[in-house]
Amino acid sequence: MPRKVMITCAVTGAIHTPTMSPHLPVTPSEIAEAAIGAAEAGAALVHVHARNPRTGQPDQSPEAFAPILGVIRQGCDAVVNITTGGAPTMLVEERVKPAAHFAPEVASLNMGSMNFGLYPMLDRYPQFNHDWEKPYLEGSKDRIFRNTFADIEYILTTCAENGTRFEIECYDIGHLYTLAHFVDRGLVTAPFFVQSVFGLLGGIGGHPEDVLHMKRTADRLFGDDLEWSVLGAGRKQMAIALQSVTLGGHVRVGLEDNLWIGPGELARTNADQVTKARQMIEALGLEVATPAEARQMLALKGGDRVGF
Ligand code: KMH
Ligand code: ZN
Repeated sequence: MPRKVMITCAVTGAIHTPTMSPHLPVTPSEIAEAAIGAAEAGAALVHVHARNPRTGQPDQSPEAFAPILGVIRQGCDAVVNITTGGAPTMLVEERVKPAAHFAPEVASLNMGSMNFGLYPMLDRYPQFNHDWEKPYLEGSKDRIFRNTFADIEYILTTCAENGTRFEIECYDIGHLYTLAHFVDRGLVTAPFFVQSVFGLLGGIGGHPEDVLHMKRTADRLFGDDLEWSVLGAGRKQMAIALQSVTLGGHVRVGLEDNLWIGPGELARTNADQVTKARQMIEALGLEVATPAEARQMLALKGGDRVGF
């Protein structure tokens, strides 16, 4: 049997702003349609953030998520993964609300406080369509994406009652050790779905040696309990995804972390990136995992046991 590779698609996020691409999903229907399109193209999981439909500003209120989640659930069988990262400008109490309210199968969980530098992108855009965009990017120079041990524990315990499991986002080697700490304390249980993040300013780089070191360390700490996936920010997205697949891992794509489909060419849809990842996986003689297979690999509670 060929190995099954899970594709996650993160359709909008909170890194990019609307001026950067006319294809960035902003309204509830754009976000939901992007998720359904990604699922149809082969994504087993979709990672969801919400935005203010008028301004595109990240919005972590359950009300902003409600119209998105309902449409995705009606439109496809993909596993829905709700962000608890929200945006680095938000406090953890605000960030956890949608996952606590809607009890998804999966929520993201960020494994450490860090710098999260978006400000280099300022140079590429002479002007912005919305007032919030420039200060948001500029502010990242002096902003900490806060994920203390107490914050992580708060998210884990808040979501535990709902049977939600986690996409554990590790932006550096130390974050793997933080995960091991929470495993030792019994707050996170196997299997561990680790999403290693490469190439964000403030986290580990995107060199093949970085990817290899992350994989080796994760293997050493978690062994057979690991389901390892990667997310390469920006133009290295597919190269890092390819390296993961050849090393036995899974992949995450989507406009949240990369707006492009090729050099100088904006991705028109999230599905285009999923298709590209899928073709790469199949060219290696492997198969993409279905949502049912992802549910089995990640020991999820099932799409009929969510609160949306
Ligand atoms: N864009 C990723 C690097 C979250 O939503 O919890 C970070 C992320 C965080 O996806
Ligand atoms: Zn996210």
